[in-house]
Order: sequence, then structure tokens, then C-alpha cells
Amino acid sequence: MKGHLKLTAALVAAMLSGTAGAQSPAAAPAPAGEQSGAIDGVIRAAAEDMTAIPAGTFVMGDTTGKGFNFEHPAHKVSVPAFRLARHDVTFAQYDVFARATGRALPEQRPGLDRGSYPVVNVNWVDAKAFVDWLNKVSGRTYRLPSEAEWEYAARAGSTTVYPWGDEFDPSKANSSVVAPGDKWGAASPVGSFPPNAFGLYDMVGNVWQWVADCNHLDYEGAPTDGSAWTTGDCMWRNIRGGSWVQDPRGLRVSLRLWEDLPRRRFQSMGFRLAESN
Ligand SMILES: [Ca+2]
Repeated sequence: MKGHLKLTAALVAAMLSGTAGAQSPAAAPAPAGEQSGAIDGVIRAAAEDMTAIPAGTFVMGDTTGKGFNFEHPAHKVSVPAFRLARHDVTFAQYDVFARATGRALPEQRPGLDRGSYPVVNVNWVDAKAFVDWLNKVSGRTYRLPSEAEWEYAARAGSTTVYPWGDEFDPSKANSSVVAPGDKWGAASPVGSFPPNAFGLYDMVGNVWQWVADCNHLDYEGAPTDGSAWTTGDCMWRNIRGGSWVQDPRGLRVSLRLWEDLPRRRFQSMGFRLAESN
């Protein structure tokens, strides 16, 4: 790993700078009829958003020499077919859950709508609670993707720095850049940029996505069957994909960071649903 950049606390702080967030007081419950219609809408939208990801083998981690020590060693992983949401979970969906369960409404950045923007200011426990609730009301078996599933799906067959090639292109994903092709100076509504080769939107950029895995500082001993790494430091969970806060280097497809599971909420961190076949 000699020659690769080392992670420092200052680097992580810089990458996530200015993104600390909060939650508002508990949401007022909606009238019962209105609430059940809204819940049905969330169940339907979640089911319709799932897309089939074919089985395959890929090399996970940094193979370009541009990555950090914790993106190594690059290793081969075989991922069974599964399903992944084409979009991140939105505020519209999460707010229905929050109202139905008396949880706090996550804060949105002032000036941005809720609705079709990806939900943010949700920690790993909040994401897990949404998944558990949705499974209860829908009878489905949604879960967070494993980190290997996430990277396999984000790459969608690519082996380059970004899913579309080795050079950053502002028209392909929402980074901190504002340029022709990226008019967004903050988060963008889900699906505002073109999908990758698997038909997935915003896998890199816009908001970070929580994955299921417990944190490890490198890939020594990582599962090679596509499953989540469920041992290790499980008070820290990994985030993938980068966000509108990062410059293009933060959107490299092999980049991984982690956050403190019960406590940390950021205005650049959300999640999406996966489901086994
Ligand atoms: Ca942008």
C-alpha cells in the first residue's frame, strides 16, 4: 500500500465539512385515511423503483492508483443477482414513515424542497428503521445493499475511476462543481443526472449512501461472495458514492468512508433500498 494516501481525521472532516445536520421535532401524525393512502403510495413507489442487477464477478477497490489505503487490496468479488432501487429514498417517502411512526422529520437544507430530493440527515439507525417499517407494512424484504453490491452496481461493468471513464464529467453526477451540465450548488432531485449502465441514478454524487457493512480500515479478509461484512467495528458503518459537497475526487467509484452509526447525521448522507432475489 506504499504510496497511497493515508486517511486522517482532518481529511474526513474536510470531506464532510459543513454538513452536520439535525432533526426537527417529531412530526404531527396525518389523519388516518390520508396516512394510509400515503403509506400505500410509498409501498408502490418502492416496489416500482426496484431494478434487477445481474449476477457477476468484479474487482472491488482501487485499481487505478488514485485511491486511499483503505480502498485496498483490490479483490475479486462474485455478486449474486439481486435488486436495487434506481433512486435514493426521497424526503417524500421518508416523511410518510416519520409521520406514521412519530419519528422526527429530518432537516432539509434551507431553500430546498423536500419531495423528490433524496432524504438526508438520516443516520444508519434511521435508515434501518425506515427499512424495517417498510418491510412491516409491505411484506417485502428490503435491506440496505452490502458494500460489495453497492460498488458492483455503481461500476455497472466499468473498471475506470468513474463509472463513465477516467475523467470527471460534470454532466454525469452532482459534485461540488457548478458548470455546464451541473447547475446544482447543493443536492438535486433524485434522477437529475443520467443513469449508469445498470439504469441506476445518482450512484455517485448527489448524496452519500449508507451500506450495510461494519467498518474495516482495509479489505484484508473482506467477503468475496457479495455479502455484507457483518463483523468488525459495527458502531461505524460505511458510506459510498460521494456527494454534492465533494469535489470530483470524492466521487471516485472505489472511494469509501464511514460514519458513526447512531449519532451522525449529515445533510449529504442518505440511502437506497436493496432486496435479495
Ligand atoms: Ca453540483
